Amino acid sequence: MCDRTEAAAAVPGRNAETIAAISTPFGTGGIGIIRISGPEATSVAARIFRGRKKISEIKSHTVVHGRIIDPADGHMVDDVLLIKMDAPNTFTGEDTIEINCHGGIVVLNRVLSLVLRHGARPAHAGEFTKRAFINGRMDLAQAEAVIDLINSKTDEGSRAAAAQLQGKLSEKIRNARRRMIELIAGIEASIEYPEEDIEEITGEMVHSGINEIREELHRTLQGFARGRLLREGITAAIIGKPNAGKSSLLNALAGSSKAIVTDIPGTTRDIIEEYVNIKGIPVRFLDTAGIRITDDPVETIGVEKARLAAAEAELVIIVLDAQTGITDEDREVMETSRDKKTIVMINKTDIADDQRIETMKAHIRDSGEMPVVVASMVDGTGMDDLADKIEELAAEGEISSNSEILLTNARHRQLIEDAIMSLDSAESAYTSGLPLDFVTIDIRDGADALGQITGESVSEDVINEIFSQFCVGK
Ligand SMILES: Nc1nc2c(ncn2[C@@H]2O[C@H](COP(=O)(O)OP(=O)(O)O)[C@@H](O)[C@H]2O)c(=O)[nH]1
Ligand SMILES: [Mg+2]
Repeated sequence: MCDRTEAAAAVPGRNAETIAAISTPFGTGGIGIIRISGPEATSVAARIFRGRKKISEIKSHTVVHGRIIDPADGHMVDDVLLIKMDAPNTFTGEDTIEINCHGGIVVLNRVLSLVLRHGARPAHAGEFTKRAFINGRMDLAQAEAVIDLINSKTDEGSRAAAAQLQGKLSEKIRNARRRMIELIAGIEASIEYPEEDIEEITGEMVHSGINEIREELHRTLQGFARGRLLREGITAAIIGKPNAGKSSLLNALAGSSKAIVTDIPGTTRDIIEEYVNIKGIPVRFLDTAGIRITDDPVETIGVEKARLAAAEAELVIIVLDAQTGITDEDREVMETSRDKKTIVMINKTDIADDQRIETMKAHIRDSGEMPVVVASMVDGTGMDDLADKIEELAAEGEISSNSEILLTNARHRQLIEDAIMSLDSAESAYTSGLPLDFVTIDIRDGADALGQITGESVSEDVINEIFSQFCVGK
């Protein structure tokens, strides 16, 4: 374990090294940004930048137009806008230069290699954010929110990450940890200076203190399931016999023709996937080959893949064809997804009579209580109903709407659970009449667990592990 200053000291040459990276995605864009951070940021940039003013003369947090020149041959590499930001009011807390280049990958690489040749070294994945953490610009939970924000796939997911980035989770955790430390301090004072005239902490106060903090942590934990759902989403496999309309469903969900639709059974062979936002939940839909017995070796592989996809998905959508009614093939498909969260979609209801649809519904009811959606991919019937049912199933028993903070990170959840366990054991030490210093040991363990969320007490391995999940340039 080490505190933040120790973690900082453990980073080699913390204040000596200036790092640089391309911070925009690889590929062609209108602009691309090279970010430089560290004590030499300004002087590195000054060696390759020619503008109307010298970089050293422009004010902090201003933009200047100029050119990047290769000093070796005097050739211009790009026409750029340069932003100068002096420490400490920068993302990393260090002197920072951002060069806005034209967004071609060749240009960006040339500018970056000039920057590297003139005194910076390549940044590791997440190193800018790691420096922001080490320099006290944000705590660990906030730094982790940066990754979540970048990776978020829906509006709600990004809102949860933004709240965490603002420090809402950190504030709650820090508050609980402070109360635990106050309890420990109170107990220790009453043990060490019993005769002094300090405010006496009673056993009852300790007991109710433990309970209050634990309640609070439980409430925070409740936001986890919903948070994870919004962040990670679910996978839904669309399965069924050939020609039922699986690919048509994927296309309707995607709003474009991702998958080939024909009236030839066995058209889809490979799995086609598409992310769709269903009521804030990112759902990865998999369109699969129709499940049937076939002599075609390629189609057989497709059928195998379909079964596998159904087995691995969190949710299975079985598409039935109302024109044919329920056949043996359908029965086999339904067997495949037993013990799974399943939605049955009766498709092609535009060309089937109501009697047939009712018979199918009754039949499905008999083979298990699966939610049924009556649909047509021709006129769009049933799409809203399908979205409702997906949300219900995805969130089943997991949504707690009264939790104001969405906990999205599995590491944080584990640590909060650890803290709750320590408080449980502090309570049982108290109720079984053990001396109060036994109680403090448990509370201290709990406070340590919470400190690992915000980074107040965390090992360097954990820090490295967290930042290695970032992309280079962030
Ligand atoms: N009338 C009607 N035809 C549909 C409907 N959904 C799909 N089809 C047609 O059924 C055929 C098979 O569709 P497809 O999506 O390729 O089925 P898949 O084999 O399950 O992927 C195509 O000719 C589609 O145009 C529907 O709701 N109503
Ligand atoms: Mg298909």
